[in-house]
Amino acid sequence: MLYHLLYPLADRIGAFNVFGYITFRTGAATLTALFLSFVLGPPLIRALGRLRVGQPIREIGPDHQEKEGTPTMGGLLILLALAVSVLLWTRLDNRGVWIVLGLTIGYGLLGFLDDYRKVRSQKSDGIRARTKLLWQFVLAFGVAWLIYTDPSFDKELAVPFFKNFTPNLGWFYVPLAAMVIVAASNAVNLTDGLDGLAIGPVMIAAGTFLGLCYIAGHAGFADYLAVKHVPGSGELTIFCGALVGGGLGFLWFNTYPAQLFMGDVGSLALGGALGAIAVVIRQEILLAVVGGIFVVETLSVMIQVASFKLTGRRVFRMAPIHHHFEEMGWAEQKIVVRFWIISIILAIVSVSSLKLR
Ligand code: 57M
Repeated sequence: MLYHLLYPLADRIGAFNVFGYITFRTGAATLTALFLSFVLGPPLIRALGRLRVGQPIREIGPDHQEKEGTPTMGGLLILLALAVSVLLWTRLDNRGVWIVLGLTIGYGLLGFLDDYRKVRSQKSDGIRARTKLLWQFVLAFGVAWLIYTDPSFDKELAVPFFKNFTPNLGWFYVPLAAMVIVAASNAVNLTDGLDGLAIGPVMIAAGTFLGLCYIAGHAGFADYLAVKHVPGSGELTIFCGALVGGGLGFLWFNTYPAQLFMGDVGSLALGGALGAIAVVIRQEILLAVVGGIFVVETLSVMIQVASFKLTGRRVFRMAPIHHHFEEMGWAEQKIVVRFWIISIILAIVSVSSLKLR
């Protein structure tokens, strides 16, 4: 919004030229979201406490009983900080930003309804898994269709580490893109089981995509690095900055021992946002590398369930895999920080894939 209000005044006040730069607006969006989440965090935690929006804790698995009653739905904080910052600092005539923001808010709403039901019934089951999945697919297909029908859209898939292998997907792109968004959303949700465990890798992935969106939106850089040029996607750099800022502010309260959990309103929305960004800048496969932690968490559940059904035996002491390490006696903070370290390594691998091919 500030771009439209202040950039036109640059003719008269030279300093306002700065509002034209994506780099400046990204920095400002990051700090705005960080500031908002810092300031709004304490009143939100108090309000959620007063409304008794406390997390019910399962009795099976690692002992988390001391976490009983920790306020949940902290994703509201991230989403509010993100949305306000994005609306303030991006160009409001940018299609990609509206698509990603719309999906994020849509998934947030779905997660909110789920959390609300869980808190009301004081049980771990909210909306039925099948209903939730159906709505996730409806929204994701909507996004995939909007991107597919954009006149500037090309149907080639970018494959990390391969420069000239760009398979043309045709209409198959639509279900693939929808799958990426739904999978990313659910994978972040599965990961969100220890203090700081989900938000760390979400921020690391958002930080990596911040750079990728900037490159994809810039014809010169995209050409030099042989990255798909997606006109207008530079504005998503600002979205990623706001995601990092809002996430950092949330981590302040979510770090061990957490004063606030993000809830499904946070995990479904943030995972969906990462998926949608990857789809818009056509780096769907790279998302699986940057977000390798989410992939491993999801695979651990799939392997565990398949093995239990087929052989009656478990591969892990408990899935998702972070519970396996808890059962092995690792401290919660050790698991979380080690998963962050792995995420950073994966981000470095992803960035190097731009040159190593
Ligand atoms: C999300 N939610 C947390 C919090 C958070 C199919 C199966 C693998 C599904 C999986 C599952 O239900 N996953 C969904 C996990 C819950 O956190 C809330 O949920 C929100 C995210 N959706 O924001 O509001 C608990 O996680 C802990 N937590 C923290 N800090 C945080 O910052 O400590 C969360 C955020 C919170 C808190 O204790 O209450 C959850 O785990 O419920 N199911 C599982 O993960 C269960 N695994 C399992 O049953 N494995 C089986 C089979 C089915 C694969 C097996 O291995 O045999 C485990 N869940 C728990 N304990 N809590 C079992 C052990």
